[in-house]
Amino acid sequence: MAGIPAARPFTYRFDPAATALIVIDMQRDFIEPGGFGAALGNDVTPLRAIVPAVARLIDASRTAGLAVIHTRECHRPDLSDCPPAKLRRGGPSLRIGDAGPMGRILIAGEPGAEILPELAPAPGEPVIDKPGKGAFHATPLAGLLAQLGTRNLLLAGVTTEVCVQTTMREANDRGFECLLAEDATGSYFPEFKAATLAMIRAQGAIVGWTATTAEIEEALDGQGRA
Ligand code: TIU
Repeated sequence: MAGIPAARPFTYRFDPAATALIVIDMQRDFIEPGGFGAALGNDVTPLRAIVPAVARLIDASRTAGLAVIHTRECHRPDLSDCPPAKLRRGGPSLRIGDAGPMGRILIAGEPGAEILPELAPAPGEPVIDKPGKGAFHATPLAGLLAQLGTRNLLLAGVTTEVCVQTTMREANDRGFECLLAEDATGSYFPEFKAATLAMIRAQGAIVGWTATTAEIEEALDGQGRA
């Protein structure tokens, strides 16, 4: 059993063999100019800033033998998995499926839907394509985690209050003990990120725990060589 005594609001305990890291939507469409995030009117700079921390977390998880799972928010080219209600949201300039500088926005197979090259999944690591904000909705994630025997989830990625928080709440309701890496998650809105971290760990970890990448690294250090 490993533990993060400095986690908030109190010690987070996990068995590395039953723990997976889920890296949420570190895609060009959210992090690079000209993608979906920018089309919604956002400054993408705060998201780019978390890339080194996410890379460290992936490295430490791989070394410790944790399962590493990546997700991508994207849709089929015919948009049959995109509810009209989702399609109608956002700025009118560029919408899901429209052609942008990185190909069609949030469409599977287009350059913008790809994960940043510096965070590329290793061979054999699962990549879950998801049509919703939560990674459990309409995906094989629950079955995969059951197959792996996962009980604990470490979460990282973007954006903190949209896809990351939705996934963490879905996971919490399914009985997983979840911890969000504070500096390996990012939002276009710093105040939303701060509020999300606070609400997750409030009321005795009502949704889960938070800790820094350094604190997680310290807990994982040596686990893979045990
Ligand atoms: N807009 C926004 O903050 N996020 C998303 O649309 N998707 C994810 O968070 N991945």
